Amino acid sequence: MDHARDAAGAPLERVLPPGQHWRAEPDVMHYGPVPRPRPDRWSFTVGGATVDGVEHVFDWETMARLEVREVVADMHCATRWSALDQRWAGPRASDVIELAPPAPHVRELLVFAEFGYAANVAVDDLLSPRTVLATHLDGEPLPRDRGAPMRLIVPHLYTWKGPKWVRGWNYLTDESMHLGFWEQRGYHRRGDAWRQERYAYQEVSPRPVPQDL
Ligand SMILES: Nc1nc2c(c(=O)[nH]1)N[C@H]1C(S)=C(S)[C@@H](COP(=O)(O)O)O[C@H]1N2
Ligand SMILES: [Mo]
Repeated sequence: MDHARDAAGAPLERVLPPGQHWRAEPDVMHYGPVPRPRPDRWSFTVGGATVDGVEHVFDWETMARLEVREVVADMHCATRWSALDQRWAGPRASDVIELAPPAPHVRELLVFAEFGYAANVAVDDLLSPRTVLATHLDGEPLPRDRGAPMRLIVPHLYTWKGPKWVRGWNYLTDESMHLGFWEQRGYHRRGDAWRQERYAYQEVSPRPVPQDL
């Protein structure tokens, strides 16, 4: 897509979340190696506090039968760069929530990926109609280093909340102490880029204190 740009190359008509700057292309960024694709052993697991108390495991065929949505979204990395107009496509996360809903009191989940990467995401953020489990970028299957075969895209959150090589999520209860990769390292549980929720010290409600058993 074409944009009118200022002298520094920033698109004029687009609003940037606070504290971010534009970059022409996203950096390929991740912790650890790129996993080797193993389609025969791939599954998507929704567990934790599900409404029926059962862990749901979906195979690729089941996920591929869900309606595909296209979402054009900017990326906002917490290291302060943003990249314009990434054209993602895949099933809506809300369609998977419908297949395996959370128990009524659940407000947060831990999305997990290959090699133990994980991120805390609020159920409300996953329910956004713009939140997709992307299998395609710019009309092509996701490149391996961009998260093939599937990654989570939550456009209004910082991009660390969108695990590449995503394999499922666990619904968390309020007492739960499960934190994702960056959340364990002092980053924000919610991570809304438009509210500049970068760091844990900005969190309004205190993190739960572990109880002695
Ligand atoms: N599995 C996994 N997903 C991840 C990460 C990671 O380290 N591991 N890093 C996140 C961060 S911090 C960013 S900015 C984006 C980068 O996405 P890109 O490589 O497609 O630009 O991936 C996110 N998803
Ligand atoms: Mo990032």
